[in-house]
Amino acid sequence: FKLANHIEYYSKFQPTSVTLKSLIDFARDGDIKQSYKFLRVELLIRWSHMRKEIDYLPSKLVEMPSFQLVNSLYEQSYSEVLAFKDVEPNASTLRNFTETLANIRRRHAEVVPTLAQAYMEFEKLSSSDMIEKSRIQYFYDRFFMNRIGVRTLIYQHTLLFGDEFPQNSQQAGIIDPMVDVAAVIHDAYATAKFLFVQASYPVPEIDLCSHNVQDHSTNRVTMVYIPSHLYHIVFELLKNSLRATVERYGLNAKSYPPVKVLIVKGHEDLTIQITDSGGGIPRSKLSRLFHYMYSTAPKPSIESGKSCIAGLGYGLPIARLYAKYFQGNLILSSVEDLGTSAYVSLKATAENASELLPIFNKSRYSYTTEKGSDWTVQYKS
Ligand code: W6P
Repeated sequence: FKLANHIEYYSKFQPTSVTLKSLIDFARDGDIKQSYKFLRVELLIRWSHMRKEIDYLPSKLVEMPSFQLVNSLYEQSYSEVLAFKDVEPNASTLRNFTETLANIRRRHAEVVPTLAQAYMEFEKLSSSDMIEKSRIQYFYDRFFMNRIGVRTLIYQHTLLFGDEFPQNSQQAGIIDPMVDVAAVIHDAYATAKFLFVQASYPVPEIDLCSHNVQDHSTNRVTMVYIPSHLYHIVFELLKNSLRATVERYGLNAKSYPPVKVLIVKGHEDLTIQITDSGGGIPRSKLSRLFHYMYSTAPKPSIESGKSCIAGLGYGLPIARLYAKYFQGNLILSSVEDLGTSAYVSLKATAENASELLPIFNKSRYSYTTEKGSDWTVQYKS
């Protein structure tokens, strides 16, 4: 028994991308046995694809103790799931499996900050060149996307079939078929406001407006989504907009321009636009907001010492991954010296919201004209 052989074997299979629609349908009439049979293979496939990519990272990064720590967590979890290969799904097996998944989820809770640590240590040890930086950027985006997908499936299984979690009636596991988008934004704003008050920061208002193009009888916008994912995205954006506004106008301004939020549900896209008058960013500096490298650098701004607002870590790049996970996107667009708009686009329908998953593609790492995608592709229905 060698882990590398299993990784080789399972990486030959493509990951199965599921839609929010199919997740809801399965939550209604799927059973634990089906879920077991799907997950014990699917998790190994998804992890195998990521494990293959580690071989193409700068070895000095991989050798960092924090990186090795993460690697050992994955090896442990991989072996634990592999142990269910060929095991008949009787009641005790199923209970065991669900328990194993819950443990895996807890075990991997700190993977993101640990990999941030690894990057920082690596950078301190030997400053990376441009090629290394872009390889690491490529890998981190994919690794974290893989992690979002795996955690979504694992958590869904434990919510539907575990007994330690109470079941909310409206929700299908982690999916809410009727997320009130404005309510999530107000929640995220309230938390951001709380953090600012804690740090003795003034808090600009938000000015929220929503349109439902699909249903003209109401301007209330609801959607099928995972509320925690939406929360993460808008919380990160609001925090940035509020902070930029306060920094632009100073801590003691008489008033601050509000952060404007627009929600529009169209037929294909649900768009959330968040606009601040925080002075904007030159276009040349926009893309670095999504770089894992720049996000790890110590923040020299006026708020050092106010740790709860500063040191945002990987908030923005991860927020974009959450948006992309179900075929959405997050882009920033800035007017230098005026302000910034963030656009979050999400699929308006659950059938179109399919997981975007990284797939290992060797040709990405060699100079070749060979074509082939390194992400799952969405087929039009
Ligand atoms: C800024 C910088 C930023 C990042 C993300 C979202 C909004 C904003 N505003 O000035």
